[in-house]
Amino acid sequence: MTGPERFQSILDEDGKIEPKDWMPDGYRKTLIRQIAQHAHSEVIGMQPEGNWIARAPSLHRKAILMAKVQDEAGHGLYLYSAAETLGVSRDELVDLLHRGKHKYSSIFNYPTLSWADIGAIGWLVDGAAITNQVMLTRCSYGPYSRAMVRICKEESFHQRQGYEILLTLVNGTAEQKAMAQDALDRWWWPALMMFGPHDADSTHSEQSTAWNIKRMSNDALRQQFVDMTVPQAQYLGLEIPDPDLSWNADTSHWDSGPIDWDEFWRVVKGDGPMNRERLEHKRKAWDDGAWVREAAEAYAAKHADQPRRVA
Ligand code: FAQ
Repeated sequence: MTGPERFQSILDEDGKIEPKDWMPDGYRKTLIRQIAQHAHSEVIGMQPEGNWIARAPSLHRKAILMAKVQDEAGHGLYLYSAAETLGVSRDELVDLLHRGKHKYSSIFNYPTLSWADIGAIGWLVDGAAITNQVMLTRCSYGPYSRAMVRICKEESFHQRQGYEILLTLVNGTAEQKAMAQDALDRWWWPALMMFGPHDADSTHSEQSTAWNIKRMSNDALRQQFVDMTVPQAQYLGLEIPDPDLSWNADTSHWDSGPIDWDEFWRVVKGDGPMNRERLEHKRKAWDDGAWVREAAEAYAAKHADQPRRVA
């Protein structure tokens, strides 16, 4: 069997492509693009929540939030490692992000204005991320699909901790409940945008589906998220900020109003409320950490001839 024949037969049998297998250039390229974008999102995604670590309302909340933000860093590292199996280095990918040549998820370009936003991120942003990533555990590229299994487990915990923050707030004072509603008002539409453009406007969906990278379409995943989240909002006693939201008895789905795609593309192209700050902060953190990388390299060079100590 030739390389291309074997590649196709693995896809036909719903198997996994592994790093040393032959793969089309386009397959490699689209995976590097998507996995890198995903890794960058996890890392940039630490910033909106990191903003509240020092202001968490109790030691208990602070410890949970620190653990969550550290989990996101870990997700970034698994994903950069998965991308490296395709023949790029993490340094190259990070450099492309720092030079504004790589995208990351639009959602992280919105500010976190109140503690309730931490609840909304866990509930809605992690909720949307899981919806998308459970599908990706079935992606045809082995290292990516396996990274997704572990990430999804951690994201489920994140989603629950966010929901629990909001549950506490809605059962608190009228002011706290209003804070929770305000967070939902600001995060609902950006969360729906996380799934990407409508299927008809999606550049990569058709090919990525043929390659078993994407197993469900952007719109199908968005619908799944809406159907899952509406009852959760009802349980919280909060109102989803969509006047067109209505139950469709014919399809057994919730119908939603139109998404503001102008806003989405503005944010994707770098003109969202926090794009500049996010990238600037990321670059500064990288520069500030230069001494750590230099020290690690100097240490490795000095001890290169010594056998590695096994812990
Ligand atoms: N933001 O043709 P499609 C998280 C771009 S992780 C920015 O449909 P595709 C965890 C897209 O790249 C969240 N750009 O693209 C966490 C393409 O542009 P390109 C991240 C977007 O790839 C929680 C163009 O639009 N998750 O939240 C967005 O087939 C809490 C056309 O779009 C992932 O990355 C967007 N929202 O489908 C962390 C999951 N949507 O590249 C901290 C993996 C689309 O041609 C705190 N990625 N674009 O220049 C995916 O599943 C896919 O890449 C999609 C987009 C579904 C995002």
